[in-house]
Amino acid sequence: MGLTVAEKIIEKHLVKGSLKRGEPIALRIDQTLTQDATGTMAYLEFEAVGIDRVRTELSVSYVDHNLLQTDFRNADDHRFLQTVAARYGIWFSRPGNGICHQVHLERFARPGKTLLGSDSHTPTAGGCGMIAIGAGGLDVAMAMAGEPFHLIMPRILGVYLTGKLPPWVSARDVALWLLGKLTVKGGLGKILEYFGPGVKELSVPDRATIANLGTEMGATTSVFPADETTRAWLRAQGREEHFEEILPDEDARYDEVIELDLSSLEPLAACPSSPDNVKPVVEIAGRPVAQVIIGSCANSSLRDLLVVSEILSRHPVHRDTCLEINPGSLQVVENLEALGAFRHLVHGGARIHQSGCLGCIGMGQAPPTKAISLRTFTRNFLGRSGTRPDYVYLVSPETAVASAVRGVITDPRELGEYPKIKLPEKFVLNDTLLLPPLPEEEARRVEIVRGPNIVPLPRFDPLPEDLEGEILLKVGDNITTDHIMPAGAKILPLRSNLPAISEYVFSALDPDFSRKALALKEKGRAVVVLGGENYGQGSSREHAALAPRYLGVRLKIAKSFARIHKANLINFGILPAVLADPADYERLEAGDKVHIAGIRKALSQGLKEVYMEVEGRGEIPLRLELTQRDREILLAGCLLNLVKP
Ligand code: MIC
Ligand code: SF4
Repeated sequence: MGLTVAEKIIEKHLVKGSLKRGEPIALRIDQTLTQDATGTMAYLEFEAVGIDRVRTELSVSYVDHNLLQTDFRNADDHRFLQTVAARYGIWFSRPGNGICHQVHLERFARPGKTLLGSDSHTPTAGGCGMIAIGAGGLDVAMAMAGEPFHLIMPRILGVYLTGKLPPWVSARDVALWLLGKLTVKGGLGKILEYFGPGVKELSVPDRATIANLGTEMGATTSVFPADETTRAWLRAQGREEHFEEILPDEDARYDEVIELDLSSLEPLAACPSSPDNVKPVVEIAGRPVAQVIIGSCANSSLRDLLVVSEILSRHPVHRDTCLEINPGSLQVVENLEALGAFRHLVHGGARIHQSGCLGCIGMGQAPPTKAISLRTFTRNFLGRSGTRPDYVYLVSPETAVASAVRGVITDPRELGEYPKIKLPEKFVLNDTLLLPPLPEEEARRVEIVRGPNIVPLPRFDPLPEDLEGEILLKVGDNITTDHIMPAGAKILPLRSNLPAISEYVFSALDPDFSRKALALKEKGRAVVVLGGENYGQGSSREHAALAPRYLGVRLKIAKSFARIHKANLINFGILPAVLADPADYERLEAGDKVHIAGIRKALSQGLKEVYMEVEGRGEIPLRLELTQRDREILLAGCLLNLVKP
């Protein structure tokens, strides 16, 4: 039987298991990426493993998130990251060089390879025919140490594309259409693989936009074939030798298929405050817009900004709206300049920022009170923008710029002729801000510089025989890691300081959570959190597991868990237990005292279900959806305890 693109790449990298869906597998990882917000912790963990040099084909450390230097902390972390990279044979992308996923796509993505990144949007590189997966920092640290990546073999959802995008409709609208259909949890346990005649109509940056946003559907990753369009992209990036054709076999079988005729699409928007709250732009048109931002790893490529510059050459920004542009990379900026497009952005009234994540993670660019902000970002979770409440809509660059010039939400098709965009056959290339690894001898002599904000990781104790504790918080469905461990300009600089960042766990839902949790911990009782469906969706930040663990959380109970968060919980010794009967969610409340007798024994014996005794309410069955390896990590209390006993 024929294979799909995903199956071909996975099969070549299997260290354990087979292509059988739902079974545990382990994959050899060729490349890794980290960014600064997750990277400081990931490299502290890598150091704890004690390897002299990375064992991947290529590892890159990017600085793109914590760019505001309002005190010493981010600046110190950047220097730590730069010296760690030099010490261990890692590429270093300096601050201002661009967003990790955009730069990786330009300079390193390679068809047929595997990439593991400590950022949930790592699948962006799937636009270039590779299997690129987001994971917690510790999993990436292990991959840098040469260990395989463990996961459950996903099902493959084929997205069969036909037709061609109409004018003013772009890759973002493809992803929004899918988000509307699949919702933020429709991709759980799946790889989205795009195939069919419509694929050739999409450029590599278009494909990257679509692959990027598969993350918002909960997908393990997304992948496109590597075809002649991919070859042209690599040639334009001066690295055609990295091309390898990877197409699905004629008789490849997908576990399920969604069909999409690209020509049937219209401009869409994700309305506040979830990426899957999708409506046609025509339905929301006319609402006044205060802020428009074009940027993020989803939509800030040269293609996107060329469209924006063309529109701004025809119409200036409306006086009541602020248009901000965060170019995806310095390469994008240089090429805009070389093509004469940059001046249209400036002349048309755009406010130009440096290349990086910026407002996408609340590092500046907060919108004004009670005002609509239109963004080409990835997520519009409530409050992520830094303003609360906020009214953030996620749209294509076309819809964003049309609205910026009109001052109200505008269907871009009203703007007349659609600009014809052609990507250069050869990009202007400049890797000045991309520092290559040092040779081994020189690397050994590098001294790693640590600022006072870098606090080493504590050791975590093993799982006790019985779990005895209290439900401290009950939350609903689709709780994001932004709820659990918020980001933003104030909290992000604490990513390398666990005791300090822990004070903010669940702060938006219960400002007293960390104090109450520590009090329970001091009494020797386990802190328990109860969630609904898709608990922990969103980012890969392991701090959403690490910081609660520091506060004494040992058990999380939910109707279902998001993939990366579940893996992070396990890595740091928090038991993710699934309600065997979802109706029991209603029976449990914050304040309930709970007890699981013999939890260690249950895990070591491979039991799939345990009973939790709830004071005054009887027993509730919990499912343990865990592999043998997960159980070993949980028993040890932390993956690092297993690696370095
Ligand atoms: C995000 O978009 O939420 C982030 C910030 O990039 C996170 C990583 C982090 O929290 O550092 C992600 O998507 O994984
Ligand atoms: Fe950065 Fe936003 Fe992309 Fe996360 S989603 S990597 S914050 S641009």
